[in-house]
Amino acid sequence: MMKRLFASAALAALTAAPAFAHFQLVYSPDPNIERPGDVPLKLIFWHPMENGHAMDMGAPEDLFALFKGDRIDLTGSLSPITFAGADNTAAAYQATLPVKRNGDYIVALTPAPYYEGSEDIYIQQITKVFFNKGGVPTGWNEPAGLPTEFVPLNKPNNVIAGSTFSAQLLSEGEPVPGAEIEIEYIAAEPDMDTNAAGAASVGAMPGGALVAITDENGVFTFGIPRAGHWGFAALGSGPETEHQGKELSQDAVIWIKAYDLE
Ligand SMILES: [Cu+2]
Repeated sequence: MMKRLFASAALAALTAAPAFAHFQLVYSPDPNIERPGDVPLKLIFWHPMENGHAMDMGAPEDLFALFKGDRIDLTGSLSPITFAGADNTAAAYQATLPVKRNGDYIVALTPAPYYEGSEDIYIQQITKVFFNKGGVPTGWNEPAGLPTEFVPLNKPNNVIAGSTFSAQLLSEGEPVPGAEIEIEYIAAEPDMDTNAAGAASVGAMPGGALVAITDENGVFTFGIPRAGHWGFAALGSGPETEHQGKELSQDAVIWIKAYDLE
């Protein structure tokens, strides 16, 4: 169970990382779609909980959606944008998800490895986010076949604020026990028209990153305290450990949307 995860990447992150966590976003305001059409996606590498520093993304390696097991290539819709965070601007991307039929659309991004100079490592956050049309569930709990990924155990597009969210962490299809999971909230939601961070709805938490640990089945649970976009990341859970002669942290990221019950 003591994968290299704890041996190197996670320990290094615990000691050297800034108080808050960087998260790859695949952002769109509303995962619940009523009508057919193109859903805009913003791909941003950012510190969204502290509304902090944004990082320059390279051209993504892959971007696709799964619908009822069919793979929809989204790379043709990618175009570069500049994202303006509270502190700085950074290279980011936008894309579109064509939604036609009722059901679940699992979107998966494999970004280019990002070089983090302060740690002399590459970071690649393989990111999943979920859309649904018509309220018809068709496989949100199926793995997407990524090198590392979270498989949700609660429907990810409409979690009730005040309930819990659980997911299983996989690496090459196998559960990852004992993994450190960083938990993040988008405090300032990106504006879809201006590609700028909006006003922050909450301040940064005292005590640094929120963390949970996966159990023997690779499962973690977190109580979702408020509505909005919540992200979960496992650092170094992927099988690739090296890129261009340097350490690679190949991470899994999942985003969910929580709503108030009103
Ligand atoms: Cu960071």
